Amino acid sequence: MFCHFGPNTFSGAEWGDGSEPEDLFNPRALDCRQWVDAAEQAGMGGIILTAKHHDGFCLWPSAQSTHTVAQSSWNEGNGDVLREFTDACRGRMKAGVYISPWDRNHPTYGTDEYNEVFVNTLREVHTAYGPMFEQWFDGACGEGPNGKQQRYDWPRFMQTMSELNPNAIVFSDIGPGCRWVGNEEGRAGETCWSTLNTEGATPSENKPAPEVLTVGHQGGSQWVPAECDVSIRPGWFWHPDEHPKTVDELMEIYFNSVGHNGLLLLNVPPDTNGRICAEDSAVLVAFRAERDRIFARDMAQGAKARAMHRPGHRAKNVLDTAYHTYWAATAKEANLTLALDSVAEFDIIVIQEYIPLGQRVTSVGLAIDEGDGIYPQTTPDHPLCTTVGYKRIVRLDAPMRTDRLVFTFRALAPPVINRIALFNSKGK
Ligand code: FUL
Repeated sequence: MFCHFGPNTFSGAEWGDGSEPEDLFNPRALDCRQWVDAAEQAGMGGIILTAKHHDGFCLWPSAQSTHTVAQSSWNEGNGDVLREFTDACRGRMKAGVYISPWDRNHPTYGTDEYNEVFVNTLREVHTAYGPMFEQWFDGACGEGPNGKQQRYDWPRFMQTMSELNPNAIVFSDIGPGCRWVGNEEGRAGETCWSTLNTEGATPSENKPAPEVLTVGHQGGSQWVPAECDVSIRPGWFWHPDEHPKTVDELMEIYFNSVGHNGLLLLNVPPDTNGRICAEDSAVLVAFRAERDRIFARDMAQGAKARAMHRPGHRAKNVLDTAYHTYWAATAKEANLTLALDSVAEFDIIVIQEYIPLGQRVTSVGLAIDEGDGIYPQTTPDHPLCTTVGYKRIVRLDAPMRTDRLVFTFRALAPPVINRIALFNSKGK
């Protein structure tokens, strides 16, 4: 879950210009534990808070700035949202942090000194509040032609991160931990590689175009999975006249992100009380219930799986839910047959590769075996899906009824498949 929270929550803006009076930030009933409750109920694994957005306002009393909670009258200048947030997450939920490099308030922005300030800012957050599971570096900079030009010292920022918190996933347009998916609609490509060529690029310069980030590079030199940031509301910040998306819209996002080998980062912005509002909480709970309903019964359970395999990595391993058991094929193109207990009707097929051995699959075909012959359901031009990656969720145009499926995997190296599962979205 992403939480955009700051002066914009109170002003109605999406991009504050940094001149907002500190007193504007005044959550009446801040309750970060309630954010964690909402995230937990929604089945989220972590929360990333905008500790400093483009307006430069710090949600913690930073010594690097005079535009922070300490200068506001909220809690008489003694408040610290980042502290309350990390305390609330401890033991329940991973905590992560967004710190915008673009800063429309800081007097040093546009000079070399700002790089120093920014490094010290990272140092404060990652020493006094850690360990953070993810550091989010936003690529946005809306300075116009007469705006300030800041040359970010990316090598130093990244070096600082590896010194302070080597285990944190570092997000930027190009990683190195995970990459921006290239849009803010929660949509990874139909083809989505976790690999990307980043030679010669920085998070602000010479980077691949957004459409390329959506797809990644087959055979790319770096491992930089796509993260799909999208807001539950029209804006990133909470505004009184806006409303959350519907469960159907969230499900579409889920299939297009998680179902396309992406990570989903769903923004649920706290309101002026400093709480996730009831309307958003209700949608989150319903979104979780819908996923639980659809993925309740895997019809491949109890099936028999057959395929040529490498020693110790039999086809039946695709049917258990243990992550470290997988089927390893013997060739780059390989078939796997699933013989179900009885005829089943399904319209969703979930496939997972065993990612510790890389992302290999380039396409998957499907045929059904009617006993008297094998009937292809797909063609090489129109496969069941192209890439698989950590997880591929394929939605069929129409439900399929059969008890015998033959999958054909084509891959860069003999495929290693962790799981195949079948679901019926209309089922109870
Ligand atoms: C963008 C920002 O400009 C938006 O305000 C928001 O923070 C979004 C997640 O990233 O680049």
